[in-house]
Amino acid sequence: MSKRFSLEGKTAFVTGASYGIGMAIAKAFHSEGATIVFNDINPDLVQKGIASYRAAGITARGYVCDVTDEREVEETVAKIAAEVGIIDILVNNAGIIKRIPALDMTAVEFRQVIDVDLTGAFIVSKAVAPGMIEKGGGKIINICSMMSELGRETVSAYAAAKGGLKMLTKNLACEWAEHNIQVNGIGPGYIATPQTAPLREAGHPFNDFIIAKTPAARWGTTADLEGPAIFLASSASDFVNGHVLYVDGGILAYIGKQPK
Ligand code: NAP
Ligand code: GCO
Repeated sequence: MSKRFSLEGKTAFVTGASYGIGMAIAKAFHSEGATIVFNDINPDLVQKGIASYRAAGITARGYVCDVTDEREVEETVAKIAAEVGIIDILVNNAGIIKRIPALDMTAVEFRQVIDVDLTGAFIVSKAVAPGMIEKGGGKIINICSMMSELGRETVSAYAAAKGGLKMLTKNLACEWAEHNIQVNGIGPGYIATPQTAPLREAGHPFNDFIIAKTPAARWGTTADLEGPAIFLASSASDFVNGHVLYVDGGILAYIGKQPK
């Protein structure tokens, strides 16, 4: 087995990883030897997440923590350092979406999405970076989106947040490279998770639309993200910095299928 993708001896903190993309990435990291830590805003989901990891043979530590609360995040990162170890790998996965037409969206709703999807990533990265600097380096992976590059109706706040997250990724990469911290992004295409379940309901026009817009002609699965995440978390990507790796089945390369 090549060592270049090994995560042996690394502590990985994946935010919002009680299910979905975050859990898939955390499980993939464990398969390469990492120790898994995660958080969720919902205590019940933290417990359910711990049980899910245990059922997969993984002893994961779960913490109740709201990524938008700077004090809570700092306390959680300190607890992780004391109870598990200094974080080597951070995945800013926690996120929300509100599908509301811009004319109907309140500023409060807009700010809520920005606060979790963009400011939350800043808060957690800022809390984790000092430990990485002390250890001589680390890896930060921000979960971006097709909406880091493209717009569509009803997701203005989410697109603004994920577009900002792309630029936060590039900026922190520049600022922390001297400390051997690589900061990159993963931009999933349309992935079958609870977040996109409303778009995949039987007969929903969006389901066929996405398949037509995806050269691979299918929705992505969380498993599609595991290899790219391991790459960006491992020493194989030590000279990759400020990059967003799109895992989208070709969506961003495609003008779209000609109507029959
Ligand atoms: P999801 O429902 O978006 O999962 C988000 C996770 O973040 C949940 O565990 C959620 O916990 C948690 N979370 C939300 N707000 C939080 C907060 N303030 N503090 C801490 N945790 C919080 O499902 P997903 O599809 O797996 O998405 C994961 C990430 O991938 C998100 O950033 C999403 O934007 C991104 N993404 C998804 C797709 C896709 O097609 N699914 C594509 C591109 C990017 P609760 O359940 O308790 O709210
Ligand atoms: C939407 C979807 C997308 C996906 C993902 C695509 O409503 O358009 O939720 O935004 O979640 O971000 O990369």
